[in-house]
Amino acid sequence: MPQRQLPMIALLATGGTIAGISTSGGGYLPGVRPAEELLDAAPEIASLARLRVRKIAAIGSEHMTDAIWLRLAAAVNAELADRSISGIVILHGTDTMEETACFLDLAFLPGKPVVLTGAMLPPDRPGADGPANIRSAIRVAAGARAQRRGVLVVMNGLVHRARDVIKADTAGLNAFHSPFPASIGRLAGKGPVPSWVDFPRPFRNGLRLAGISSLPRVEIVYGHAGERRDLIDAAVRAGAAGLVHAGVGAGMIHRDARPALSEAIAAGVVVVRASRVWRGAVAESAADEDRDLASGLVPAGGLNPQKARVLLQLGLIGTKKPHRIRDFFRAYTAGIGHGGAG
Ligand code: DAS
Repeated sequence: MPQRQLPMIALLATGGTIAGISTSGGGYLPGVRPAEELLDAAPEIASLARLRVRKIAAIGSEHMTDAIWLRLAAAVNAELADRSISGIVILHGTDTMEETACFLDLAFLPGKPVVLTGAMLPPDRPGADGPANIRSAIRVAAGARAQRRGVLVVMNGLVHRARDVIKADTAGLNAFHSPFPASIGRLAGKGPVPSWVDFPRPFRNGLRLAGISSLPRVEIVYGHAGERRDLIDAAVRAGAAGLVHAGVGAGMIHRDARPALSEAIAAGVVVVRASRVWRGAVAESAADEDRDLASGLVPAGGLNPQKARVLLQLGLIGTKKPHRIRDFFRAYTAGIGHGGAG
């Protein structure tokens, strides 16, 4: 196909190992290579799509901020509105990729593919995975089957939903995992994206983030043996508008921490009850949910704490009513946490 007829993909660079440079002693500096240089390592991309590159940030994604998220959202919004652009690929660090993917998946109802990818090894390391991940991400973003599938993460030959994907390994090239097999597409298969039916969306028409300069502050407090109330109290004192409690088991809360959560709720902080366990829902039934709401808690469904934080942040833009926030969680997590994917 002549180059001029190839789809045009917007490539938005935010940094990460994929754009890293190795340093002496086995370390590396993330986010320092220009995206154009990364494309040189995968020349076959030129036969898949034309690319328009934009630099949004150049950070290790452990340093991700609300301000960069809002800058990235503005860029995604512009590219979605640009009729010359067929799809969007975002180069991102792997450490908070699942959170950024979830943020974009909640904020937009993209009519075009929006695909995040990254790398577990810097480009100058033997076996670097970045070039193959970029190629796979562009192949998915240039394909019609990825349209109206929400935001996707493509890593190591697999296609994941933003809602489900987690970084499940600190170092392996196969670090990204979706707990529910049905929500995974394989690039090697007949089509890079499975024919899943999209799930209900909490914000029916996405969110209008233009003009918003910051997001509501939401903190996560981790449950554990011997948990006390101090960190919950500290988060409230620091001005958190929302709290996510990452409880043990099915989101269970230590009796020494529970009074602090009740006092936070009484003070108007919206508290989401999540679980530190990587798979399963915290409220298995409507009765569980009703019990939570009676005590002012919002059950996170099957969302992990870091994604529950994103949904709570965005929900708090429009409301502080726990039952409205609960409806957002119900809509977004429909079908997960009971062994099947939505
Ligand atoms: N450098 C870390 C990050 O930016 C890890 C990575 O990209 O793989 O998230």
